[in-house]
Formats: sequence, structure tokens, C-alpha cells
Amino acid sequence: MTTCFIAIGSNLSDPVAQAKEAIEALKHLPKSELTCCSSLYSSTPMGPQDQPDYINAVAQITTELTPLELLDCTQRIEQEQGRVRKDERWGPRTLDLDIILYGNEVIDSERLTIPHYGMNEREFVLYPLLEIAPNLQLPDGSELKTLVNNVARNGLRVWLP
Ligand code: A4P
Ligand code: MG
Repeated sequence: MTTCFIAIGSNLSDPVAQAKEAIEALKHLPKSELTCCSSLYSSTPMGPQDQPDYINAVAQITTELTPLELLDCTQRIEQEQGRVRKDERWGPRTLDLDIILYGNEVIDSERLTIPHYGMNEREFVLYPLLEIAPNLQLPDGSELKTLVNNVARNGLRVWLP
């Protein structure tokens, strides 16, 4: 069993519903258990500013899936929720599932980079992660708490209905 963290992001087609649906789908991953999920957060877009605000969250799972099996599953969930891949970098999307951490593994392959390449700079990943795993250490030994101290909230707030 490996503990993994998955970042959820959406800013199209009712992002709150998209995030909730993604969390439901993660509950049904094969050979896995959803053990914890952060609050939903509302965040201002990173990248092009002419796009709606995002809803972000981070889920914790324990799994017996390999990293690539897990990626296949998360990509299937993205597809099922109507994601159309566009070439625009950092553009709007109905659902983005990024594998942030897979245990203490460091992976750099064609399909997977873990830890996720952007996590250290992204307030919408670090703060939800801190909510559910305050004492987390990254594979390189750095403390999540220290990383968070170096990243401004940039308008990130817990989403309240
Ligand atoms: N891939 C490699 N490593 C991973 C990983 N750790 N987890 C590969 C998931 N996928 C990984 O994915 C492209 C390829 O990355 C996959 O086929 C997989 O093999 P993608 O989902 O099409 O790429 P992407 O996520 O669209 O990349 P892009 O455009 O760089 O987007 P980002 O970096 O994910 O950023 N602002 C706010 N406030 N909140 C957000 O959530 N998200 C984005 C998207 C932009 N601005 C945002 C947010
Ligand atoms: Mg992605």
C-alpha cells in the first residue's frame, strides 16, 4: 500500500460539481481507498487571466496500483468528465487530476513526473495539502510547512457554499 496525493482542479462547467464528482470517482478507484480529502478552495487562475477562477482540492489515497496504473485511472476520470485537451498551456479545463506524490518515490519518465513539477510554486496545491497532511515531508526531505511559508495565498480561500 502506498499513500498518494492527487490534486483536483476545475474551472469550467460548474467547477464545484466537477470537483465533487471527481472525489466520488476517486472513492471508486480499483485497489485503492480514499483516506482523506481537503476542503474545496477557490483560487485565481495561474497562467492566462482571461479564464474563470478555479476550484481546487487535494485528495489522499492509499493504493496498490502502480504509478502508471493510477495515471491511467485518473486520466479516464478526466475523460469521463468531459475534458477536451487543448494545446493552450495552463488553459481552462473541466477537470485536471495531477498526481502530486506517490509515496516517497521520485519518477521521471515519459508519462509521469513525480513529485509533480509545479507543486512547490502552486498555492492551490500546497495549502490544501497542508490542510490534510501538515507534517508531510517530500521525497527530497523538505518539509511541506517550509514550502508553504514561501508561497503567498494569492487569493486562495476555502470555498463556502
Ligand atoms: N504527467 C506527467 N506527470 C504527471 C503527474 N504527476 N500527474 C503527464 C499527472 N499527469 C502527469 O497532462 C499532460 C501529461 O502530463 C499527461 O498526459 C501525463 O502523461 P495534462 O493534464 O494534459 O496537462 P496539463 O495538466 O494540462 O498541463 P498544463 O497545461 O501544464 O497544466 P497544469 O500545469 O496542470 O496547469 N490555476 C489555478 N488557480 N488552479 C489550477 O488548478 N491549473 C492549471 C493547469 C492552470 N492554472 C490553474 C490551475
Ligand atoms: Mg494534468
